[in-house]
Amino acid sequence: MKLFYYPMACSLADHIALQEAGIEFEVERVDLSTKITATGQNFKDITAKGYVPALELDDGEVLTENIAILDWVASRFPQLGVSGNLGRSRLLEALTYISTEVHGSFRGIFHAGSDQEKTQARVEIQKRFEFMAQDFKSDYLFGDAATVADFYLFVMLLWAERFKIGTPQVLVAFRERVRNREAVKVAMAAEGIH
Ligand SMILES: N[C@@H](CCC(=O)N[C@@H](CS)C(=O)NCC(=O)O)C(=O)O
Repeated sequence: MKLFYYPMACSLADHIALQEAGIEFEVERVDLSTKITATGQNFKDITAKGYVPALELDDGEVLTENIAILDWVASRFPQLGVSGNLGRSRLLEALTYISTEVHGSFRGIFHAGSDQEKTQARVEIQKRFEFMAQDFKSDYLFGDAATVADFYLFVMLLWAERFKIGTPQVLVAFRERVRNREAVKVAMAAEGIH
């Protein structure tokens, strides 16, 4: 299995999830501007979408989209998912919020033209973090154990740190808690992030 990634991109969430699962996998860096991978493949031949993450499974199938890949990991490694009657739905609910509302708002910072659009994106992200902070009752989103949704939220919080976006204290503490997990350190070191 191989994860195509770009350092510090959203694919870091999937990288961490695979590392936390303890599964054997390879990673290959993609140059997002040229769409050429570290071994010289045309990334568009792997996924026509041309963006990371892309997970090439052992049978050759390629899975894309953070929600799908993280859900795939949680389905195979239930310790990284949410148990109970509504468990999977709650996990998808959290992954979707992080993807569409939080990650989506960062596009306004990465790609927006005007300062006004960037300021608006910062305000939106801050509001969404505040919303998530209200629900934080324990060390992780769903309690005492980390799930794949925590790894996605963690990457969003790393971006917030980089862009100096105001972040509620409970999420700052969460970011440091996740950063100190062994698997997270391994994944970040593999991407050359310190
Ligand atoms: N809908 C995709 C979006 C993934 C995405 O935004 N990937 C970014 C990095 S965080 C990327 O590869 N951008 C490069 C590009 O679109 O050319 C998902 O949720 O997985």
